[in-house]
Amino acid sequence: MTNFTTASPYDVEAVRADFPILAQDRRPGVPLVYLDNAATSQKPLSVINTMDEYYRRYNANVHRGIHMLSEAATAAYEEARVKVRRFINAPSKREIIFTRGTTEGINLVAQTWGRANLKPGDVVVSTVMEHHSNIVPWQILASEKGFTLRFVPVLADGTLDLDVFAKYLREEPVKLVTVMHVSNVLGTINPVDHMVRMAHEAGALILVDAAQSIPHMPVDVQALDADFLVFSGHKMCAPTGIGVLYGKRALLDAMPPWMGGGDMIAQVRLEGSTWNELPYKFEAGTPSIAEAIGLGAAVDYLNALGMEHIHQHEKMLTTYALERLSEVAGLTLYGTDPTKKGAVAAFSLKGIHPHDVAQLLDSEGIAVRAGHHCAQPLHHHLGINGSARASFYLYNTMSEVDRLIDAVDKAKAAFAV
Ligand code: C6P
Repeated sequence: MTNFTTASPYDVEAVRADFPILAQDRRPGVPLVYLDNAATSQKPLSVINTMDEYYRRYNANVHRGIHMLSEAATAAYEEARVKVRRFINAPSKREIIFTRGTTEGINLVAQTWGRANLKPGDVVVSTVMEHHSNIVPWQILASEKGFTLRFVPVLADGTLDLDVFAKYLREEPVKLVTVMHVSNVLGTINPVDHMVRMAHEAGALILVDAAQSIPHMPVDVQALDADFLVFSGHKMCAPTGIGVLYGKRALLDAMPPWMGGGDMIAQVRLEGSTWNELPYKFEAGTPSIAEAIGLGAAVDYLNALGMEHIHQHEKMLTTYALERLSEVAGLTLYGTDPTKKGAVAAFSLKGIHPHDVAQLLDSEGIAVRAGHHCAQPLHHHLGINGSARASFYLYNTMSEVDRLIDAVDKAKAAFAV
């Protein structure tokens, strides 16, 4: 077996102490092991306290009041935007649009850029491995606008068929490529930098769904050169209800607004209205203020640990987990190449329904997700209805991986009887 040691100064026990929720037992004597991080991450005390402080000391609406509390709330809300800008190295804070999450970010691009630019004869290229949130918004719009959707197939090793991708770009009038950075099921880390170059050479724009990459590895939007990039706060130690759409300024400037309401306008007359400048043009209504400030605190937390250290820690855990899982007889792993994988291990156990696997693991204190993980086309391609999925984050340990394997063995034994 590989010797798993790390030279990084990463102190996982100190990290765990920041997450009060982890210090609980599933039942007396059986500590909780949280391995459902691809669904949502836990929140450190610094994020919880930052949001608590907002509600205790300066809760007010933003951009509207000229009283002390409103000014403090506005300053903190806008500071969070600057923190996010720096975190992904966007050129300007005007390119950071706060949304409710990845799903809303993709729908925003579909309903604004897509609605304004896509017509019959155009092609949008996505992939078979996408989350539903990067398929359904395009299907809805395609049925109205009459453009064509193409999906890049997935190869046996869990990677994308880049030959087919190149063929689409060569032979079809592709306007937009919309692709996930890291698969929430296979864990595949797609070569998005390469795909961005290929898309641009063909004259297409590219949207990157970074929901499963931003929480786990350094992402630099200028180096990547993606036109749009979306992610959710809740998978990166921040609360639910907040996410980010990054877009290149010229594109965002040219896009019409999506939702109308307060804050997104410059002037409203009964005859018609004009729009506020970026990013407010796309932030109609009272935003998720505490959540945005919480996202800023999460960014601070991740920066303090270091995204490269987090990535290395997770790589070590995932490699170990895949090695141990691959030794279990009757267990099938999906997307097995550990060198191209994020912190995800989806699997099935022969003769046991994934929901039963998850229930048995839960009784041993191990929280995993089971089902189609909002990726039905991918599961259809794999020839299965669902899978069980363990997903890791910055606070998980090697001994928790061992607990997972012990619980899988128990699940097998329970069904063998
Ligand atoms: N995947 C999972 O268990 P929202 O729900 O908007 O925060 O994120 C949607 C989304 C988009 N893209 C990818 C790659 C995702 O993984 C997700 C969320 C969770 O896999 C919940 S379904």
